[in-house]
Amino acid sequence: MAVEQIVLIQPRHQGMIWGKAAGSPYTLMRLASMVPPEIPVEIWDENLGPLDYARLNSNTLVGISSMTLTIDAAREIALRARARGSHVVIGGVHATLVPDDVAAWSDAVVVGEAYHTWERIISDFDAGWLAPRYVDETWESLDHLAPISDRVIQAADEQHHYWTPSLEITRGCPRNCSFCTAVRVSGKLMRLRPIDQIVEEIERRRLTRFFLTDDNFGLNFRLHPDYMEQLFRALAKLPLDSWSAQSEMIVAQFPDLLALAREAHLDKFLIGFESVNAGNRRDLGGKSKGQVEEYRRVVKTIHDHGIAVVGLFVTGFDHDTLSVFQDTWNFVRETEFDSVSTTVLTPFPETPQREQLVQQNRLLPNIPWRYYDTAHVTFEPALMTADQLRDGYDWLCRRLYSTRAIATRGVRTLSRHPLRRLRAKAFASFSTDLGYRKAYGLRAT
Ligand code: B12
Ligand code: SF4
Repeated sequence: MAVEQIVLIQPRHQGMIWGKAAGSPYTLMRLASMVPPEIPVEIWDENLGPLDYARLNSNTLVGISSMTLTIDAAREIALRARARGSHVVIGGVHATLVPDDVAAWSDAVVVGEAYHTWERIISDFDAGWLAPRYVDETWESLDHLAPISDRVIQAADEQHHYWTPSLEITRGCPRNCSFCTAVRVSGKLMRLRPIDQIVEEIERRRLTRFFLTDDNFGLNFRLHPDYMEQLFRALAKLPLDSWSAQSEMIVAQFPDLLALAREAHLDKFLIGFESVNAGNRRDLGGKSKGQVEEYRRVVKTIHDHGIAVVGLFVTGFDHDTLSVFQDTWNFVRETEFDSVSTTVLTPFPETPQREQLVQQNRLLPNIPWRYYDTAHVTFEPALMTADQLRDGYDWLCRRLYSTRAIATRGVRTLSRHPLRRLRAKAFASFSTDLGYRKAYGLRAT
């Protein structure tokens, strides 16, 4: 079966929001850029609309990328593609964490990052066979990533189809928070992309705004301050409008770097405060202690540098009682967050959290993977019932994402910008919260 075309597919999760999908299919853009130029390659994003299965045949190699939440949708896609005679390779977070879960309905499973395996998979398929499993967990240096190719940039047409393009600058996280998959999916070692390659990618993709895929970009303020300084100085020279990054609170300890980050057009940190309950500190990997006074100082310091703060909170930890919902709401009301995300603790496969719940027989029975969206309750909490966690979470979401609460936070954010920037900043001041409200609405159904 000589390879005639490669089709890379992202299963549907949120669909479109006001005419565009949320984030660009960055994973697939990277993989498509590694395909030899003589082989036609397409990216099919099910969030943009139904897939055209009639265009698949036995000489098509189909690659699907999926997180846990979308794995049932990925299975449907794989079965339909295989019914057309295509061969299906499945990779991404879920395949990496639980390869046996997807082996039965795919031709090959890709575990890990695929920097070494993807080109081999293509040549194996071209030669007429596929191994059942390809593993790359070497946590390879990011120095030699294939640049995103011009044909992929043109085909993805990010500005037209997506609200926020994604970009990777660093990868990995040495923390090991009990509920997080980052260590197992991106590795424990923090790896850094060469700065000249980042600048080149931004310029060629003509990005003016982006969201960093890095799980904990901010930790590099401590781990790699020289790299961060050089990065910020390089990005400051680009005609960027704004960009946002995930972080822990540690960034507030580095005012000089915060100032450089702002000059580099970084205008929003999404910070995992995780819990307002100090009893949960053991689950938080040492990055957060559940101490609200410290949180307030952090938010103020970051604001003082002109950078917005999105507060990320999780409910359902073992020390959470019924008061956690009211406590979180009170804290958010009294703290000047620009946007807020709250989620239900979710025991993703291969996390210490899940192991503990399995041992204690606390996973709820028959919960499909599509409910692993961090808004459904999938386990028996320790100090309340599953129903109480569900009701408390809904109560909190209704308050956090009420029109009034979103308007209050958005107007406050907007008021921190100079008058001449108000028009440009109007959308960004409300969009994060509105996106979370939409996601919560989808999940609540
Ligand atoms: C961007 C992002 C999003 C975007 C869009 C994702 C998308 N695909 O469209 C948005 C913001 C919408 C999003 C939402 C969510 N996300 Co998200 N997201 C990410 C993030 C930060 C980056 C993904 C990325 O582009 N990485 C960069 C690329 C280059 O790396 P990669 O995806 O790992 O791909 C490499 C390998 O895995 C492999 N590979 C992957 N797929 C395939 C396929 C084939 C065929 C092959 C050969 C190889 C291969 O090769 C690639 C190159 O090395 C990841 C964390 C991370 N750092 O990866 C979380 C992550 C995927 N998200 C996660 C979660 C939990 C969510 C949410 C469910 C919850 C939440 N509260 O955020 C929501 C879903 C909401 C909903 N209802 O839809 C978890 C998934 C955990 C799991 N077990 O499923 C992750 C891993 C974060 C984490 N550390 O826990 N997310
Ligand atoms: S600090 Fe963030 S990215 Fe790192 S393990 Fe904890 S939750 Fe995951």
